[in-house]
Amino acid sequence: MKLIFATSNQHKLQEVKSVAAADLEIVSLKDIGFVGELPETHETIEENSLEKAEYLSKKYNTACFAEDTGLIIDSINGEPGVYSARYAGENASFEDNVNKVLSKMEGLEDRTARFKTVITYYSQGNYVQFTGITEGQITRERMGNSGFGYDPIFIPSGSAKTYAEMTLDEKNAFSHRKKSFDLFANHLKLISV
Ligand code: ITT
Repeated sequence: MKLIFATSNQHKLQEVKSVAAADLEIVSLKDIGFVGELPETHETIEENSLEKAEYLSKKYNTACFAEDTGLIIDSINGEPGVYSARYAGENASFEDNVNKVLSKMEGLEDRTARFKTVITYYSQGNYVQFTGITEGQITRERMGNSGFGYDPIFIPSGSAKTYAEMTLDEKNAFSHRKKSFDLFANHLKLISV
């Protein structure tokens, strides 16, 4: 089975490919010739996830899936949340965003946070969503060089390492993205029998 993943983020693509079963071929936006940004105009992760999947599905008249992810930090009112990609501004780098989190949290004792991924599968005008959440803690400084985004400052519960100190397989053992993808893959199995 071929599945179009509506994302411009190459790291997400790599992670999803690493957990997809061998009989699922993940097709990227690049593979179908789409260039540009997907629309993300809403105030919730669920709505943005749906918006991306619906936009691409309608544009190409095909089934596809998209995902939206946010890092939700309790002591700063759930920020960066739905604004995770552009927390430090429209063209902010991963480093700028991490710096903003660390400086906003300077001196704060409560470091609890969670990553939330919502996958939307959009097909023939209908959609289903699958949510994966991983609880954890925000470090006081960057640790590790792997991964992307906020990986260097997030330690998932049950680990002593940040996501950025892990191999891809180690991250997958905790990952919010893998949890949502596993639910989605299970749904695909159920609808294909
Ligand atoms: P698409 O919309 O094209 O999929 P994006 O990067 O804009 O790509 P999001 O709107 O979902 O994706 O932004 C989420 C941001 O949160 C992302 O840019 C990273 O900075 C961060 N992020 C998402 N997943 C992450 C992960 O597994 N580890 C660390 N940071 C992550």
